[in-house]
Amino acid sequence: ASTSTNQNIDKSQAVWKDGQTDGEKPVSRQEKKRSYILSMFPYPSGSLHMGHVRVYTISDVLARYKRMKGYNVLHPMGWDAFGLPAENAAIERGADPGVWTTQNISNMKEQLTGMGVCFDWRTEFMTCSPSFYKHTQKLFLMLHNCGLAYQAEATVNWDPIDKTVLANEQVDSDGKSWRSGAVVEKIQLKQWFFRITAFQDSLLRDLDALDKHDQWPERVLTQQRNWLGKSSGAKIKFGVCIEGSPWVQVTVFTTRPDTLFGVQYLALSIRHPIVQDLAHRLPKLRDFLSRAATLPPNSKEGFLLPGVQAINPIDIVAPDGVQVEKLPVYVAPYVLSGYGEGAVMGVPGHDSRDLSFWRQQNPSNIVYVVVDATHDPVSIRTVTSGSELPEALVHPGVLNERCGPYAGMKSDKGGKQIIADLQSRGQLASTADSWRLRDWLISRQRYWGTPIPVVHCQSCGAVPVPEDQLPVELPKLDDSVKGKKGNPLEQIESWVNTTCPTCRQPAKRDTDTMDTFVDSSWYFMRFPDPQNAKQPFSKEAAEAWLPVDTYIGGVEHAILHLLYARFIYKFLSSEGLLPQYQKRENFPVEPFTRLISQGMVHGKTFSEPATGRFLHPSEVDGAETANPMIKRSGLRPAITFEKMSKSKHNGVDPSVCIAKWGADATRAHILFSAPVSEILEWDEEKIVGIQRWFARVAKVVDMCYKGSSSNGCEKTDFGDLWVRCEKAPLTVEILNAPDHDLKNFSPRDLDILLLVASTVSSVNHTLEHNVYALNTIISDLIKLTNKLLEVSDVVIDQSLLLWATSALLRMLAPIAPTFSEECWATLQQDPKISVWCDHHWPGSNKFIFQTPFPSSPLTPEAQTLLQSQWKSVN
Ligand code: ANZ
Ligand code: ZN
Repeated sequence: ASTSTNQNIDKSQAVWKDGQTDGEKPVSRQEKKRSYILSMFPYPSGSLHMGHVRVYTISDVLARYKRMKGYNVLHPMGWDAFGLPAENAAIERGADPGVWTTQNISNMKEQLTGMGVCFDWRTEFMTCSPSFYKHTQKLFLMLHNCGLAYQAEATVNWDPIDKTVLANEQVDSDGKSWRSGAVVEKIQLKQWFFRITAFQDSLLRDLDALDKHDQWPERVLTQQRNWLGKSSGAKIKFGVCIEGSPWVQVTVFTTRPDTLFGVQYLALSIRHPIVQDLAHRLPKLRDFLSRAATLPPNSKEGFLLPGVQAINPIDIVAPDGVQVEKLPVYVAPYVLSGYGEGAVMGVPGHDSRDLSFWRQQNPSNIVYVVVDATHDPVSIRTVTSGSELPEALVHPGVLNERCGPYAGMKSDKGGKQIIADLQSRGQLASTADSWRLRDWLISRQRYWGTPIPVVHCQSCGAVPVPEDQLPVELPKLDDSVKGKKGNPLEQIESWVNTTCPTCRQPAKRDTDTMDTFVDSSWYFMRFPDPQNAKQPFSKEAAEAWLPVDTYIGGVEHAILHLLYARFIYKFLSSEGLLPQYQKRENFPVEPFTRLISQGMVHGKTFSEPATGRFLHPSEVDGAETANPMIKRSGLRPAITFEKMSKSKHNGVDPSVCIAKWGADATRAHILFSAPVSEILEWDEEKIVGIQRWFARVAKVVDMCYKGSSSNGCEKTDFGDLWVRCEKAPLTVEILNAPDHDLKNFSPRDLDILLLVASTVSSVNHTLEHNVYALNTIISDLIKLTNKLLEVSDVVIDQSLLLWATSALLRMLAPIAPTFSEECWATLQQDPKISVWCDHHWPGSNKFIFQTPFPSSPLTPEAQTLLQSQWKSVN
């Protein structure tokens, strides 16, 4: 049999295209089981890297598997095509970013095809084409309509030499511009935000459902939760006495009401109303305030307000005999005016910011009220300033005896109790949560992005562009802007100047474009309906395909992309554009039912043992063998696996690898080398192992072929096997075999039968429930191959061998599509027959062993297996 691994790609893909296995349009209302398998779409940087090869191999295996099971599969591909690299290439080389992007896309598309990945190219789009970003702008308008897109001032990085705004990635670690080298300034600019905080509750709550169904990796769930960062807190009222004035109340926001007994002062922000009031009377305070405005927020300076004292509200509920202490009140720039209540209860013992402030203001005692429950019971630590540096004990624990009636309670319980008691005495303003999540700043002062569809008019303000005037198209760049600094959009006057949609007076377009994360926040909803000119997608298409069943991508997108996509999905669902039901009962509105995050690919790295200098592979003899040697010294190089980078000379070009080893071997090797979520150490030295395995598969196929022709065995319908075992002598009936004959199977035959059964059930289990262990499929199939090779030259039932081999090839097909296709043609003795045309993915539950199972002479393993199979049917 001819079994080269790389020449038949076109055939297996042609079958796909002809629609023999997937003849339906992406939008289909046909009652067929559907599966939407999506891998994160790439940025068209120019060429694929090994990380791409890994992720698309995984998604291709899952998609092909589902297709073979008879599902109608959506496995789409598109391009995340806006962004800085294209813009920079444009400015530097005078190339049009659109042209640069499309060139890259055609190159990468060719590479993907060479990998043997079967995407449905009918769905292809790029986010930079007007027919796509028209709908991104529509999304903006919808959010704007709902009050979820708004403008506010925000701080940006400003390059004073290039006079341009910089993305964070363009600012070096020493705070200088990557291009001009100028020290980057922070300036305030009016920018657009999406109000993601309006959805924070469901964004947090629904993570629990994903967790419960075990569909998302724990690591990602934790990162999402931390990013949302909900902390439950309370607003507590403190009585404040200002000499010569009536009592007033100051409310503070705290997340640690359990530390109330440890309060040693109050601190107010410089904009607090009381402070502003007092400033009229106190010239020294005025001086301080004007100086404080220029201090950094981490400054520990403060101003003690004379004649002002506060009373801890807990003293009102404290037992008799506790002395009511008067607390000093400070003005301090470290208290932010825009957060909480602009006032803080200072707890130096348990908050590090409070501690460093307190140590600067007042060298007196530090009060500790919460002790670490796991430590020894030295409960009160009152540290005076001295040789030993005090530290804040920031973790929750157990309340100590300073806390009166609450002593001995755990932090959370004590905190709740304190709040309840304050409430009953009217000292509680409210309970309140605080979130780490901030609204999403989407404005970019850049050219190569989706224009924000807004016109600024002197009399009407910011006016959204009416929907029927979308898309607001990016103007072409002409030579006048090439090589210029700043945002080219601002310089194209013919584009900037327009008329106000409301009053028809002259007005100016918004020159900001949207963060590219906006494009990727909804692209997956477009794939089911990529040609729709009127809407982002039709409701029917959404109902047919959403949510995505399996989403595969790198862990670097664990936070922002997924959070934004979840937000926009929830928003569109709340607008009635998405199905309200989910495929799974009691499942919340979430865009990605199952998430698979794959690990990085690290490259084999050589270095000089003595100096640690990284070696170029050309400095090493036998770099791909087990015994590399440094050419110059004859010594063995140190070998490590590290993130691929130019400086380490450890990058691997997928095209070179595929040209050398074939797409199928590359795919199998990448799957076999590591479990999906773990770092993959790319070591080409081991790919020969895969090649040898393929050679063994080919040999099995050859033997089958010879065997079957010499026996005059008819072509078998390789459907699932229904088996009945009779009492000794062992007979097994293949119930759906063409002849329905009772066959006398030897114990050896039965061994094979059982090994196939257990392999099928293990492979199925992995593909359905344990995708992270895809590597085990390869070892399962290797084991089966070895067994078949071992028995194929001794006498076993030929139709059984044929059937076993057919199962092997069918399970191999999603992994090594081209190779298995060729083997299949050999086995079938007919090159026109495709492994893909056959919807018979071997199904484990169809091995029905009917009673009674035999007691001997099977091997013990075979007996156990047979028994368990038998039980599962009964
Ligand atoms: C007392 C306390 C004791 C606090 C303790 C913390 C630990 P997050 O979690 O980030 O929301 N805080 C409140 N308002 C503030 C403001 N305007 N400027 C600066 N800090 C402010 O932080 C909430 C905590 O930040 C609050 O809880 C408060 O300090 C402080 F052992 O209250 B805490
Ligand atoms: Zn107007």
